[in-house]
Amino acid sequence: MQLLCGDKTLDLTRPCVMGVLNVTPDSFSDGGRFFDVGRAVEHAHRMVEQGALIIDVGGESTRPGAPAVDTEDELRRVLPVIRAVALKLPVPVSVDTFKPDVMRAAVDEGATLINDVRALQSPGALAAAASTRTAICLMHMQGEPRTMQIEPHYDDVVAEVREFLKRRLEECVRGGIRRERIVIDPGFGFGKTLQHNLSLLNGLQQLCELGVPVLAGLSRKAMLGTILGKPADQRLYGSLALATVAVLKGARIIRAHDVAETVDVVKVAAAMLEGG
Ligand code: PT1
Repeated sequence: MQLLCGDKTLDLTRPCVMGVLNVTPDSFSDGGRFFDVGRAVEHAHRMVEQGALIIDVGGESTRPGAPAVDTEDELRRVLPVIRAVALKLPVPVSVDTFKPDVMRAAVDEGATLINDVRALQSPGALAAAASTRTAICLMHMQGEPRTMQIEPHYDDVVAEVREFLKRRLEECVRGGIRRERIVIDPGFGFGKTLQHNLSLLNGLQQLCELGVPVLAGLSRKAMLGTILGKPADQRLYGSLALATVAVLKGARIIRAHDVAETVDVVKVAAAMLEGG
């Protein structure tokens, strides 16, 4: 299984790790207004040394309750980092955005994967993505980041997420995006209770049946807070357990903050799959 990312090809015969690079004011800054591009790029460099095969650059947090960011601020944050990382590092750079203007500008600076938590449903997003040769990650979300964790509801979460991703996949192919460029993602924590997230992880194979690579982002999320009763900075071992399960259930890309540790568990889980 391969993913076409611009003129790069990502080999997904074995599962890989996508390293998270947040470029929001609370990361790589002096705690005030100054954002340090150099330190962000250094962190990307370290993640690649640790084995990340994709770097995901995001300038707007989509975690539950996070505030919206306007296009100008998002561009100011992500473009210099994407430019530097794409120039210096050999791996595909992903841009985590749902805004068509940010997609186009990021691709001009060297991004070769568009990671969209709204699955290209924003006005103009599908056309913007289709006008590039980048890979696309289509993610499922119920509701909006600000309010999505207020009583999320599904009759059958796995069937509904699968149906949504299947429809978006078809819509994107009709819009001119080749299947070989598309990745799907159930969107753990995006309008989902602990039970919904666990059902989706258990049923991940049913998403894999859609025939495109599946990405799973579980690192440090609130579901681990609920299971473990621990804050985000104490969820490493829980994150590694979930990454292991995701790979055993067929995920090909694991989005993670703790790259070195995640690369090890992904390798072990992949060996299990091949050895069985
Ligand atoms: C993800 C993802 C993402 N997650 C993709 N992109 C985030 N493709 C950002 C919580 O429950 O899973 N897949 N981009 C981060 N968003 C969240 C959501 C962070 C929920 C934390 C939670 O704590």
